Amino acid sequence: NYKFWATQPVPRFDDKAAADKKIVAEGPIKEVDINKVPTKPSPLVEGFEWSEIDLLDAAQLQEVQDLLCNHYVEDDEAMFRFNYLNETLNWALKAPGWRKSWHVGVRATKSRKLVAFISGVPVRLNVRDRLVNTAEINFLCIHKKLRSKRLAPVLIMEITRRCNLEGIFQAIYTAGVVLPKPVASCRYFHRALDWEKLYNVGFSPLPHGSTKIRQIAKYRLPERTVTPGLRLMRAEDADQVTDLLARYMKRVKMAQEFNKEEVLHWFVDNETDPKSAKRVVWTYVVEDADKKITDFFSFYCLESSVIHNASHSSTIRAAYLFYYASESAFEQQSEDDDVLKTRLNLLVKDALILAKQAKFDVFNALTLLDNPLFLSDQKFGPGDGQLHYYLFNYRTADLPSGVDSRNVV
Ligand code: YNC
Ligand code: MG
Repeated sequence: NYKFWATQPVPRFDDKAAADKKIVAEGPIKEVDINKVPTKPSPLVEGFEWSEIDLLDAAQLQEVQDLLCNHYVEDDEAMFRFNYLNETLNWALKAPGWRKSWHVGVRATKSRKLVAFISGVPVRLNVRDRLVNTAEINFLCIHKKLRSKRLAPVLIMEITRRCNLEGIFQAIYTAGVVLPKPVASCRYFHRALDWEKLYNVGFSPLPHGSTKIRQIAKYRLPERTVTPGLRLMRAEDADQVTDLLARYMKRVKMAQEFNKEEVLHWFVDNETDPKSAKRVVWTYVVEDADKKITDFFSFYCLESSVIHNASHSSTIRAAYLFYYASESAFEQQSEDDDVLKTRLNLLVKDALILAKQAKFDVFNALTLLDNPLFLSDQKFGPGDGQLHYYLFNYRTADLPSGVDSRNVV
């Protein structure tokens, strides 16, 4: 019955207005007077204290990594758990405009051990026709021994206070669980790159009536990419990519806005070697003969540890499809030849080949953006996981997603 969430400025499940865009009052749910925001955190229970985490300090970054590695998100059957590497945390938590005050920890007073964490980074979000300054809240995590003690609401209220103090009153966040009330919901799809490994760790079943040999053959990929002019994105491509991405994302109803600095941060990795184990994000552009960038796609690395693997500790190296864009979206689409669909299938197939070369085991994508145009053609299959998108203190009509998802990122 959502005792905590019922007290928060979020739409309720029976909020009829949100379902109907004709009567919805678009915008903030509650006005906050910045002068009334408490300047100090509310106290924690005896034995615990607040601790701002300095992610520029390698030791503190490692503490966050250790907490998440042991206590962060698992699948429903508790077989796999996200394993964020330090490089990935740096990428996610030190985005342009990041502030230390939004990296919030809880420590046990005596042992100094980090037992909980929540974070935010600033995001300019386009929602329908408005630009909303938000915090993207992520990495909410509580040590397994401190679960079900109502600490999560305390963390959420503390990050809210810290956002409010900076003049930010709206937030965006995603979760696998259902809370009041998703603005959009997506399903995870998976495309095996190393089917045999996925089968051995229990991620992929052997479908009834198939054989291992047939499964391996089904997911075999060519050695080389086929799109002419495809190459790794470089810093000097940032202006063109920023412009193409902005035009492409205008086609959806809710999306983050990226300036050039943000494009450089989110798409150009400091590692130049595409095979480096420390690389976080891979971005490829298609450049034509006039040096114009006509398309790009990107994916990032997120490992999952296999939790109860008796024989050996094992990880699944997953590539997650990130942003992409294509000029073909603006070309004339005819009835018997969907130019965009054809183009995206070509690009995503190359993304699979490049991910395979970079030793990924699986390629994941959600049912958002134009993904439904290529998911089944590229042999992605639906997974168990859902991802719900939430806005805090902002009301807008529900965004269509899923099969017809050309509306949300
Ligand atoms: C969740 N994921 O419903 P009610 S996603 C938000 N997001 O409240 P307790 C959640 N709320 O129902 P536990 C939530 N999961 O009474 C549970 N809740 O209203 C709600 N897991 O608190 C829940 N990370 O402390 C209930 O529960 C209340 O000890 C119960 O802690 C929960 O990062 C959790 O999945 C998730 O570490 C921390 O289970 C813990 O179980 C855990 O008794 C594994 O909490 C890791 C995990 C969540 C990943 C994520 C996005 C978080 C968004 C938080 C909301 C932000 C709102 C905007 C704030 C800024 C506003 C501005 C401006
Ligand atoms: Mg708790």
